[in-house]
Amino acid sequence: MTEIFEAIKRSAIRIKEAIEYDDTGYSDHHNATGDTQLKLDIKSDLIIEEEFQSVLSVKEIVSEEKEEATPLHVNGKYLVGYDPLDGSSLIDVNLSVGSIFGIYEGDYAGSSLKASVYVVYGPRVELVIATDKVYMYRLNKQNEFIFQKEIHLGEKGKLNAPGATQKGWSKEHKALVDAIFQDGYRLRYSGGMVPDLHQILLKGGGLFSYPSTSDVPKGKLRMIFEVFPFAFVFEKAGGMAIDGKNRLLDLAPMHPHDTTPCFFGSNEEIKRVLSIHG
Ligand code: AFP
Repeated sequence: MTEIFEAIKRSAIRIKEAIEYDDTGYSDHHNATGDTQLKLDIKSDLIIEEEFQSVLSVKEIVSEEKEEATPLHVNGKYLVGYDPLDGSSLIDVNLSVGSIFGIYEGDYAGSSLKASVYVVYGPRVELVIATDKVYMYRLNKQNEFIFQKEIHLGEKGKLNAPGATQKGWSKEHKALVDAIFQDGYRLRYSGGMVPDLHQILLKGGGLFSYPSTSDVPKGKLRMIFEVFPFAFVFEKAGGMAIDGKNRLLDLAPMHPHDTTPCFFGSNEEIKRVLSIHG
């Protein structure tokens, strides 16, 4: 697994440079879900593919930017599902973005996830690895990722990050979000899943929700590339991650780009979601 983490670190350093200096414009291409790809989405995807090509333990990779999986090493043990540049539409307004990786064994079910990694490209570059615990690293001037701390969630937090188009929320969900704000929670939502969840993890807890809505009944966020890796991080940090009723890591996609409603948070907030959506 270490060689996979090292490949992710090398890609993160190259992607950081691309974000800082490359053209932020759109390409003429669309990804599997129909989004117009930024030139940076395509470049970040290529960088990661290149770095994984030399990692013999990687059997196959599947990217949010591609329709199907790409086989790499027949005798490899792991499958890697990744979103090379999540929240890339925020780059032109200079907000933080991220890369997300899920390292699976056997198939891409939530229960097959062995580790997950995400990188935040913000004022600083930070990398979080979740295995048995959740470890945070920060990039220094010499381009080395230096260990900072373990991440633990409190039982209850103070932040609320409610995603999706509000006019599509169910009445129950709207009531839940209102009640949480009434209890004094603060709104923190940038539109980038990686920095929004990183903030909740580092500030001790809270709730991030991307529910089922009238326009996207199965949510927007993809199981393999976004939802499962973060569900793993939240559970290992002492929190919970559900689709409203079920534990997210008990789900399995039928197709690489399948999405699911999702709620990530500390235990009190998730119990509250269960009492309404469950
Ligand atoms: P983009 O990659 O198109 O910017 O979408 C980002 C994202 O997938 C995820 O990072 C956010 O949490 C979510 O979309 C925000 O979606 P809404 O704007 O619908 O709340």
